[in-house]
Amino acid sequence: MYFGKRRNNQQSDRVPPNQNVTTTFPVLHSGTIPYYEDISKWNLQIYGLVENPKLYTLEDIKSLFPKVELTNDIHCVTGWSKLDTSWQGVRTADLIKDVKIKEQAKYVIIHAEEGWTTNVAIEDFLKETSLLAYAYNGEPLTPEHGYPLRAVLPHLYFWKSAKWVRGLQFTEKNHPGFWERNGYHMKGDPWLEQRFSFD
Ligand SMILES: Nc1nc2c(c(=O)[nH]1)N[C@H]1C(S)=C(S)[C@@H](COP(=O)(O)O)O[C@H]1N2
Ligand SMILES: [Mo]
Repeated sequence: MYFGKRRNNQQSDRVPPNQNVTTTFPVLHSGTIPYYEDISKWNLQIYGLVENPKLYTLEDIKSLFPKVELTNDIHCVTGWSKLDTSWQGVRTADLIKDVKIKEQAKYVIIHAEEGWTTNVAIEDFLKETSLLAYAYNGEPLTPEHGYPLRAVLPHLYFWKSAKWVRGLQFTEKNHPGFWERNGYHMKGDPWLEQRFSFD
């Protein structure tokens, strides 16, 4: 047997290489946590290469689309993984069902507050485990974890799971987001350890 490549003792079919399981819930982001005085003024914009651009309020998102609960494992590129995190929200595939994505579109740029973005391929955005969450463990998201709405794309490193989402822009070209411009990977598959763009 060969153990030489094993750098931690928590490797398993649940934990990607060189990740360690935590039971805490670390808070990680750049910039400041937004607070909303009047959440009825908040909206989510879906635009770019779509036939029917949309603008939704939080109430729209909660009432127009089926509420799902998805439990999944999340993996931050800094090395922590958290197992069995339980999110409530809407499936990305349900949310964009009526926008009619144009054929040229290949990527989704997820826009958050303060101009923060991250980029994913449409098939990653629409994966069956992907959602836009408004609650965690049955409670509304806390401000530091992304209230009122965040992406949860658990099959990619967690930096792709934008907090404080305000826009979904469909594009033909891939536009590197905040961490991607700083050297992080355009796709970010934790099982392939796609941490940096030169990997
Ligand atoms: N808007 C925004 N979303 C973000 C980030 C950020 O800097 N800004 N950081 C990402 C990173 S690196 C991680 S690991 C997760 C952390 O989510 P958490 O604070 O809920 O654990 O948020 C991601 N989403
Ligand atoms: Mo992260």
